[in-house]
Amino acid sequence: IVHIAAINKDRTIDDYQRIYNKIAEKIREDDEYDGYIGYGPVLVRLGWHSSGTYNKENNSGGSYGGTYRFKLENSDPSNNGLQNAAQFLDPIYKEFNWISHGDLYTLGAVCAIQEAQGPKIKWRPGRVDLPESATPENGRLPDAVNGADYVRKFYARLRMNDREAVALTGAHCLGRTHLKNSGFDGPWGAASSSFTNEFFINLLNEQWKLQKNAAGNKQYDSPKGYMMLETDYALIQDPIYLKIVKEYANNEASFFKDFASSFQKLLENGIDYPKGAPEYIFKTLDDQDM
Ligand code: DDH
Repeated sequence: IVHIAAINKDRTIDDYQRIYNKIAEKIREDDEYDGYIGYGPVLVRLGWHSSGTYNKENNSGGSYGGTYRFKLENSDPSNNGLQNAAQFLDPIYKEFNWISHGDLYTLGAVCAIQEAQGPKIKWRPGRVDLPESATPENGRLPDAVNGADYVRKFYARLRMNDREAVALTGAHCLGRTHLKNSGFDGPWGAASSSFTNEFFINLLNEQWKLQKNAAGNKQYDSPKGYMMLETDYALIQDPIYLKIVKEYANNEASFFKDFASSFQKLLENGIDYPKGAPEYIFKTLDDQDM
Protein backbone atom coordinates (compact mmCIF):
# COMPACT_ATOMS: atom_id res chain seq x y z
CA ILE A 1 0.00 0.00 0.00
CA VAL A 2 1.41 3.37 -1.04
CA HIS A 3 0.01 6.69 0.23
CA ILE A 4 1.37 9.71 -1.63
CA ALA A 5 0.70 13.16 -0.19
CA ALA A 6 -1.39 15.30 -2.55
CA ILE A 7 -0.04 18.84 -2.63
CA ASN A 8 -2.61 21.47 -3.49
CA LYS A 9 -0.56 24.33 -4.96
CA ASP A 10 -3.45 26.79 -4.51
CA ARG A 11 -3.22 26.52 -0.73
CA THR A 12 -0.62 28.29 1.37
CA ILE A 13 0.31 28.31 5.03
CA ASP A 14 -2.18 31.17 5.50
CA ASP A 15 -5.09 28.88 4.57
CA TYR A 16 -4.04 26.31 7.16
CA GLN A 17 -3.21 28.93 9.80
CA ARG A 18 -6.78 30.19 9.35
CA ILE A 19 -8.12 26.72 10.23
CA TYR A 20 -5.65 26.47 13.12
CA ASN A 21 -6.93 29.79 14.47
CA LYS A 22 -10.56 28.69 14.19
CA ILE A 23 -9.84 25.52 16.17
CA ALA A 24 -7.78 27.45 18.75
CA GLU A 25 -10.50 30.06 19.23
CA LYS A 26 -13.15 27.38 19.64
CA ILE A 27 -11.00 25.60 22.27
CA ARG A 28 -10.90 28.92 24.16
CA GLU A 29 -14.64 29.55 23.82
CA ASP A 30 -15.97 26.09 24.68
CA ASP A 31 -13.93 26.00 27.88
CA GLU A 32 -16.51 24.31 30.11
CA TYR A 33 -16.13 20.88 28.45
CA ASP A 34 -15.19 17.99 30.77
CA GLY A 35 -15.19 19.93 34.03
CA TYR A 36 -13.32 22.91 32.51
CA ILE A 37 -10.45 20.82 31.13
CA GLY A 38 -11.62 21.96 27.71
CA TYR A 39 -11.44 20.19 24.32
CA GLY A 40 -7.64 20.22 23.91
CA PRO A 41 -6.90 16.75 25.35
CA VAL A 42 -9.69 14.94 23.49
CA LEU A 43 -8.56 16.62 20.22
CA VAL A 44 -5.03 15.36 20.84
CA ARG A 45 -6.39 11.87 21.42
CA LEU A 46 -8.40 11.98 18.19
CA GLY A 47 -5.27 12.93 16.22
CA TRP A 48 -3.33 10.14 17.89
CA HIS A 49 -6.01 7.45 17.48
CA SER A 50 -6.62 8.35 13.84
CA SER A 51 -2.85 7.78 13.31
CA GLY A 52 -2.28 4.96 15.80
CA THR A 53 -3.89 2.28 13.62
CA TYR A 54 -0.78 2.28 11.44
CA ASN A 55 0.92 -1.05 10.72
CA LYS A 56 4.41 -0.86 9.28
CA GLU A 57 4.19 -4.46 7.98
CA ASN A 58 1.88 -3.50 5.10
CA ASN A 59 1.64 0.31 5.47
CA SER A 60 -2.09 0.04 6.25
CA GLY A 61 -4.05 2.23 8.66
CA GLY A 62 -2.67 5.55 9.86
CA SER A 63 -3.85 9.11 9.41
CA TYR A 64 -3.70 9.32 5.60
CA GLY A 65 -7.21 8.16 4.62
CA GLY A 66 -9.16 9.93 7.37
CA THR A 67 -11.02 6.65 7.93
CA TYR A 68 -11.94 7.56 11.52
CA ARG A 69 -15.01 9.18 9.89
CA PHE A 70 -16.42 5.72 9.09
CA LYS A 71 -18.56 3.86 11.59
CA LEU A 72 -16.33 0.77 11.65
CA GLU A 73 -13.46 2.86 13.03
CA ASN A 74 -15.27 5.43 15.19
CA SER A 75 -17.26 2.66 16.92
CA ASP A 76 -14.09 0.77 17.94
CA PRO A 77 -14.47 0.57 21.76
CA SER A 78 -10.94 2.06 22.00
CA ASN A 79 -12.38 5.23 20.46
CA ASN A 80 -15.13 5.75 23.07
CA GLY A 81 -15.36 9.46 23.89
CA LEU A 82 -13.67 10.68 20.71
CA GLN A 83 -17.03 11.51 19.15
CA ASN A 84 -16.83 14.67 21.30
CA ALA A 85 -13.71 15.74 19.41
CA ALA A 86 -15.24 14.80 16.05
CA GLN A 87 -18.36 16.85 16.84
CA PHE A 88 -16.17 19.76 17.91
CA LEU A 89 -14.49 19.67 14.49
CA ASP A 90 -17.75 19.30 12.48
CA PRO A 91 -18.46 23.04 12.05
CA ILE A 92 -14.80 23.66 11.19
CA TYR A 93 -15.00 21.02 8.46
CA LYS A 94 -18.22 22.58 7.13
CA GLU A 95 -16.52 25.98 6.86
CA PHE A 96 -13.28 24.65 5.33
CA ASN A 97 -14.59 21.65 3.41
CA TRP A 98 -11.58 21.62 1.06
CA ILE A 99 -9.42 20.07 3.78
CA SER A 100 -9.20 16.27 4.03
CA HIS A 101 -10.34 14.53 7.20
CA GLY A 102 -6.85 13.18 7.89
CA ASP A 103 -5.39 16.67 7.62
CA LEU A 104 -8.12 18.07 9.89
CA TYR A 105 -7.77 15.42 12.63
CA THR A 106 -3.98 15.83 12.73
CA LEU A 107 -4.07 19.63 12.52
CA GLY A 108 -6.56 19.63 15.43
CA ALA A 109 -4.10 17.69 17.58
CA VAL A 110 -1.14 19.92 16.67
CA CYS A 111 -3.22 23.00 17.44
CA ALA A 112 -4.38 21.61 20.80
CA ILE A 113 -0.82 20.77 21.90
CA GLN A 114 0.57 24.16 20.92
CA GLU A 115 -2.33 26.07 22.50
CA ALA A 116 -1.71 24.10 25.74
CA GLN A 117 1.81 25.62 25.77
CA GLY A 118 3.37 22.48 24.36
CA PRO A 119 6.16 22.36 21.77
CA LYS A 120 5.79 23.63 18.21
CA ILE A 121 5.09 20.66 15.97
CA LYS A 122 5.95 20.68 12.29
CA TRP A 123 2.95 19.70 10.18
CA ARG A 124 2.57 18.79 6.52
CA PRO A 125 -0.70 18.74 4.50
CA GLY A 126 -1.56 16.19 1.82
CA ARG A 127 -3.62 13.39 3.38
CA VAL A 128 -6.39 12.23 1.05
CA ASP A 129 -9.82 10.86 2.06
CA LEU A 130 -9.91 7.16 1.22
CA PRO A 131 -13.10 5.05 0.79
CA GLU A 132 -14.63 3.00 3.56
CA SER A 133 -12.88 -0.13 2.29
CA ALA A 134 -9.55 1.33 3.49
CA THR A 135 -10.75 1.37 7.13
CA PRO A 136 -8.50 -0.75 9.36
CA GLU A 137 -10.13 -3.43 11.51
CA ASN A 138 -10.81 -2.74 15.22
CA GLY A 139 -8.25 -3.72 17.82
CA ARG A 140 -5.14 -1.91 16.55
CA LEU A 141 -5.08 0.68 19.36
CA PRO A 142 -3.25 -0.12 22.59
CA ASP A 143 -4.72 -2.02 25.54
CA ALA A 144 -3.79 -0.41 28.88
CA VAL A 145 -3.72 -3.65 30.88
CA ASN A 146 -0.21 -4.68 29.86
CA GLY A 147 3.47 -4.39 30.77
CA ALA A 148 6.67 -3.18 29.14
CA ASP A 149 7.06 -6.04 26.64
CA TYR A 150 3.65 -5.28 25.18
CA VAL A 151 4.35 -1.53 25.07
CA ARG A 152 7.67 -2.07 23.26
CA LYS A 153 6.07 -4.40 20.72
CA PHE A 154 3.09 -2.10 20.20
CA TYR A 155 5.26 0.94 19.45
CA ALA A 156 7.52 -1.09 17.13
CA ARG A 157 4.47 -1.59 14.89
CA LEU A 158 4.34 2.22 14.66
CA ARG A 159 8.09 2.37 13.85
CA MET A 160 8.77 3.90 17.28
CA ASN A 161 11.88 3.12 19.36
CA ASP A 162 12.13 3.26 23.18
CA ARG A 163 12.78 7.02 23.39
CA GLU A 164 9.90 7.75 21.02
CA ALA A 165 7.54 5.46 22.94
CA VAL A 166 8.32 7.13 26.27
CA ALA A 167 8.12 10.64 24.80
CA LEU A 168 4.74 9.96 23.17
CA THR A 169 3.26 8.57 26.39
CA GLY A 170 4.09 11.92 28.01
CA ALA A 171 0.94 13.22 26.27
CA HIS A 172 -0.83 11.78 29.32
CA CYS A 173 -0.01 15.10 31.01
CA LEU A 174 -3.20 16.16 29.22
CA GLY A 175 -6.78 15.26 30.09
CA ARG A 176 -7.94 12.30 32.08
CA THR A 177 -9.44 8.84 31.92
CA HIS A 178 -13.23 8.49 32.12
CA LEU A 179 -14.93 5.45 33.64
CA LYS A 180 -17.71 5.57 31.04
CA ASN A 181 -15.28 5.66 28.09
CA SER A 182 -12.44 3.31 28.96
CA GLY A 183 -13.26 1.80 32.35
CA PHE A 184 -10.47 3.80 33.99
CA ASP A 185 -10.92 6.77 36.26
CA GLY A 186 -9.01 9.95 37.01
CA PRO A 187 -6.29 12.30 35.74
CA TRP A 188 -2.54 11.68 35.59
CA GLY A 189 -1.78 14.97 37.33
CA ALA A 190 -2.96 18.39 38.41
CA ALA A 191 -2.59 20.49 35.28
CA SER A 192 -4.73 18.52 32.82
CA SER A 193 -4.98 21.31 30.26
CA SER A 194 -1.30 22.31 30.13
CA PHE A 195 1.32 20.41 28.18
CA THR A 196 4.24 19.81 30.59
CA ASN A 197 6.57 17.03 31.77
CA GLU A 198 4.34 16.49 34.82
CA PHE A 199 3.48 12.93 33.75
CA PHE A 200 7.11 11.85 34.24
CA ILE A 201 7.55 13.75 37.50
CA ASN A 202 4.42 12.16 38.97
CA LEU A 203 5.36 8.71 37.72
CA LEU A 204 8.63 8.95 39.70
CA ASN A 205 7.48 10.83 42.79
CA GLU A 206 3.94 9.78 43.77
CA GLN A 207 3.09 6.90 46.12
CA TRP A 208 1.45 4.50 43.68
CA LYS A 209 -0.82 1.67 44.74
CA LEU A 210 -2.34 -0.87 42.34
CA GLN A 211 -6.09 -0.95 43.00
CA LYS A 212 -9.33 -2.05 41.42
CA ASN A 213 -11.54 0.86 40.38
CA ALA A 214 -15.36 1.05 40.40
CA ALA A 215 -15.50 -0.74 37.04
CA GLY A 216 -13.35 -3.59 38.39
CA ASN A 217 -10.27 -2.62 36.34
CA LYS A 218 -6.79 -2.36 37.83
CA GLN A 219 -5.04 1.01 37.86
CA TYR A 220 -2.37 2.69 39.97
CA ASP A 221 -3.74 5.39 42.28
CA SER A 222 -1.91 8.01 44.37
CA PRO A 223 -3.06 9.77 47.57
CA LYS A 224 -3.36 13.02 45.58
CA GLY A 225 -6.04 11.47 43.40
CA TYR A 226 -3.81 10.91 40.36
CA MET A 227 -3.75 7.68 38.40
CA MET A 228 -1.53 5.66 36.07
CA LEU A 229 -2.49 2.92 33.63
CA GLU A 230 -0.49 -0.29 33.82
CA THR A 231 1.13 0.62 30.49
CA ASP A 232 2.17 3.99 32.01
CA TYR A 233 3.59 2.34 35.12
CA ALA A 234 5.53 -0.10 32.92
CA LEU A 235 7.73 2.87 31.98
CA ILE A 236 9.30 2.84 35.46
CA GLN A 237 9.41 -0.97 35.75
CA ASP A 238 11.58 -1.46 32.67
CA PRO A 239 15.17 -0.26 33.28
CA ILE A 240 15.65 1.15 29.76
CA TYR A 241 12.36 3.07 29.88
CA LEU A 242 13.10 4.23 33.45
CA LYS A 243 16.30 5.98 32.39
CA ILE A 244 14.38 7.96 29.77
CA VAL A 245 11.56 8.79 32.21
CA LYS A 246 14.17 10.24 34.61
CA GLU A 247 15.70 12.30 31.83
CA TYR A 248 12.34 13.80 30.83
CA ALA A 249 11.36 14.46 34.47
CA ASN A 250 14.57 16.44 34.95
CA ASN A 251 14.71 18.13 31.57
CA GLU A 252 11.48 19.42 30.10
CA ALA A 253 13.27 20.83 27.04
CA SER A 254 14.55 17.36 26.17
CA PHE A 255 10.99 15.96 26.47
CA PHE A 256 9.56 18.77 24.31
CA LYS A 257 12.16 18.22 21.59
CA ASP A 258 11.64 14.44 21.46
CA PHE A 259 7.86 14.72 21.73
CA ALA A 260 7.68 17.18 18.82
CA SER A 261 9.65 14.93 16.45
CA SER A 262 7.91 11.71 17.58
CA PHE A 263 4.44 13.21 17.30
CA GLN A 264 5.14 14.50 13.78
CA LYS A 265 6.40 11.03 12.85
CA LEU A 266 3.28 9.43 14.37
CA LEU A 267 0.98 11.71 12.36
CA GLU A 268 2.93 11.06 9.12
CA ASN A 269 3.47 7.31 9.35
CA GLY A 270 2.92 5.62 6.01
CA ILE A 271 2.77 8.80 3.91
CA ASP A 272 5.21 9.51 1.06
CA TYR A 273 5.83 13.22 0.66
CA PRO A 274 7.00 14.35 -2.78
CA LYS A 275 10.21 16.41 -2.98
CA GLY A 276 9.56 20.02 -2.06
CA ALA A 277 6.34 19.24 -0.16
CA PRO A 278 5.66 22.18 2.18
CA GLU A 279 6.12 21.85 5.93
CA TYR A 280 4.46 24.34 8.27
CA ILE A 281 4.99 25.59 11.82
CA PHE A 282 1.85 27.34 13.03
CA LYS A 283 1.75 30.41 15.24
CA THR A 284 -0.23 30.12 18.47
CA LEU A 285 -2.99 32.64 19.17
CA ASP A 286 -0.60 34.15 21.74
CA ASP A 287 2.15 34.52 19.10
CA GLN A 288 -0.36 36.50 17.04
CA ASP A 289 -1.50 38.63 20.03
CA MET A 290 -4.95 37.15 19.56
FE1 DDH B 1 -3.66 7.71 25.87
N1 DDH B 1 -5.29 7.00 26.91
N2 DDH B 1 -2.89 5.83 25.78
N3 DDH B 1 -2.16 8.41 24.71
N4 DDH B 1 -4.54 9.54 25.88
C1 DDH B 1 -6.33 7.74 27.41
C2 DDH B 1 -6.48 9.11 27.34
C3 DDH B 1 -5.61 9.95 26.64
C4 DDH B 1 -3.44 4.70 26.32
C5 DDH B 1 -4.69 4.59 26.90
C6 DDH B 1 -5.51 5.68 27.20
C7 DDH B 1 -1.11 7.67 24.24
C8 DDH B 1 -0.81 6.35 24.63
C9 DDH B 1 -1.64 5.51 25.30
C10 DDH B 1 -4.00 10.69 25.30
C11 DDH B 1 -2.94 10.73 24.42
C12 DDH B 1 -2.09 9.66 24.14
C13 DDH B 1 -7.26 6.85 28.02
C14 DDH B 1 -8.57 7.28 28.69
C15 DDH B 1 -6.76 5.59 27.92
C16 DDH B 1 -7.37 4.29 28.45
C17 DDH B 1 -9.67 7.54 27.66
C18 DDH B 1 -10.97 7.94 28.33
O1 DDH B 1 -11.37 7.24 29.29
O2 DDH B 1 -11.58 8.94 27.92
C19 DDH B 1 -2.51 3.59 26.20
C20 DDH B 1 -2.79 2.18 26.67
C21 DDH B 1 -1.39 4.10 25.59
C22 DDH B 1 -0.13 3.38 25.32
O3 DDH B 1 0.94 4.04 25.15
C23 DDH B 1 0.02 2.08 25.31
C24 DDH B 1 -0.36 8.45 23.30
C25 DDH B 1 0.87 7.93 22.53
C26 DDH B 1 -0.96 9.68 23.22
C27 DDH B 1 -0.60 10.86 22.36
O4 DDH B 1 -1.36 11.75 22.17
C28 DDH B 1 0.72 10.93 21.71
C29 DDH B 1 -4.75 11.85 25.74
C30 DDH B 1 -4.45 13.30 25.35
C31 DDH B 1 -5.76 11.39 26.58
C32 DDH B 1 -6.81 12.23 27.34
C33 DDH B 1 -8.10 12.28 26.57
C34 DDH B 1 -9.18 13.05 27.31
O5 DDH B 1 -10.34 12.99 26.84
O6 DDH B 1 -8.92 13.72 28.31
